[in-house]
Amino acid sequence: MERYYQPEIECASQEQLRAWQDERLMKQVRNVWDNVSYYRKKMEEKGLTPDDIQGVADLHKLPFVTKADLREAYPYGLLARPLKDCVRIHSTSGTTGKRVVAFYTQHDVDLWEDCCARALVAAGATNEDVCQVSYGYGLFTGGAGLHGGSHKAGCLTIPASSGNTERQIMFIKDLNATILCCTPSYAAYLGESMKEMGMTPDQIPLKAGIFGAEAWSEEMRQDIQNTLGIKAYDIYGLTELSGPGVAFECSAQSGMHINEDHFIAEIIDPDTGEVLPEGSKGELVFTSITKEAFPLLRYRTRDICMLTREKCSCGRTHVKMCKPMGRSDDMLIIRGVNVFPSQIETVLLNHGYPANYQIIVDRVKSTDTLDVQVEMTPEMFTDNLGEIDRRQKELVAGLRSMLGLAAKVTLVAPKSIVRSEGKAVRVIDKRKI
Ligand code: DLL
Repeated sequence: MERYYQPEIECASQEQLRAWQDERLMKQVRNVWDNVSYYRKKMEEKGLTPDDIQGVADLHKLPFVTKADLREAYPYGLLARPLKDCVRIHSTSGTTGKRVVAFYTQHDVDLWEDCCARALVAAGATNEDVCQVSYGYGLFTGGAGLHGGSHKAGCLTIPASSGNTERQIMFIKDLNATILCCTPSYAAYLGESMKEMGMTPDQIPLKAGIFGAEAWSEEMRQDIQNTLGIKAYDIYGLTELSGPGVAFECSAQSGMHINEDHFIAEIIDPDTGEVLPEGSKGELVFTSITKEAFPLLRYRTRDICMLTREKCSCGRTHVKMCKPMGRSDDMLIIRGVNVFPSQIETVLLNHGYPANYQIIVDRVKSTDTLDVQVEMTPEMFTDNLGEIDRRQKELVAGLRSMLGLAAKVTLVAPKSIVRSEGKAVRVIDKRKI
């Protein structure tokens, strides 16, 4: 039988949902007009006042917010509450190295954890379950979000964080973890490692997994389900809107319900900004209608997606999004970490290298690899291997500090990277997702 964390909300009628959205949107627009001068200015530029927004039907009139706006307003420019009312920040990398910093009041944390609890309960979680949270804890939202959700769902929570695979497997086995939360690629890696250790699916106590933060295919879902002997559910979210739990999969495993009582979703044409009719493929845009500290109106996610209101067998009424089908910018997600090629370029230029480089991303044994090939200048060129090694290590350290990620750096001879006749081919992504 399908279980819900907040059935009266998750299965509310379309009319009820719309009424909540209309009312909350009007309140939110008034809130940002009164408290965030950045928004007031943007609205004034369009000749708008809060009275022009009487509900969801007027949403399209509002200006968009982009990552560039977040960068410009960094760090406090979009804050709608005094700092003394905020209890938490989370953060993710931005386009040119500057981070996106999102703020939360206690109320924001509470609602976010509710969203994650909805996802867990949809995957079958009860107070009989042991939930191992193997997303990273820290500035990344994965660990904290699912951790809070797991508490709310009443699970015994193991805050394992990411890494240390042997210890992960030991906890799963010894503490009988029944639910695993981590990135899909880490789930696949754990599955492979357990197989290598001779464990069969029936010896693994896990029954469900909540996997997200990066793109994964249906084939990957089948693989993970078979090796771990579980049902694997998708979960979507982004730091700017809270973190995981903006949308989650139910027993139907065919798209993710967007928590529409908190987020209004639109699909737009990424080139013109025009709102597209339901069922069209385009860029996903979200408006957070309940956030206190860091509300975003019409935030452009850059994720390409489709929405459907077809009736779902699980009984939930909230609109469903398909798995994101790509991005309308050049952001890569490597081992769950958001990486912009421009960040890599910044590190290279800061170390005196020319902008002749290639970023090669691959997936080896379920783990993403990042290989940066960089041309030396003729002045740097040397056959002294010790010197080349020193330079490579210097760049590895620079990239680690910019991205928080281990990369391999290979210095190559001047003019050895093939020049393109058109746009430079900076990124070769060999992963089959
Ligand atoms: O990845 C939040 C999260 C944590 C989601 C744990 C799910 C589980 P960011 O680091 O800000 O936040 O990255 C957000 O990741 O715009 C998508 O491009 C991508 N993304 C997130 N979930 C999925 C998913 C977290 N299920 C960016 N499938 C988003 C595909 C996803 N891409």
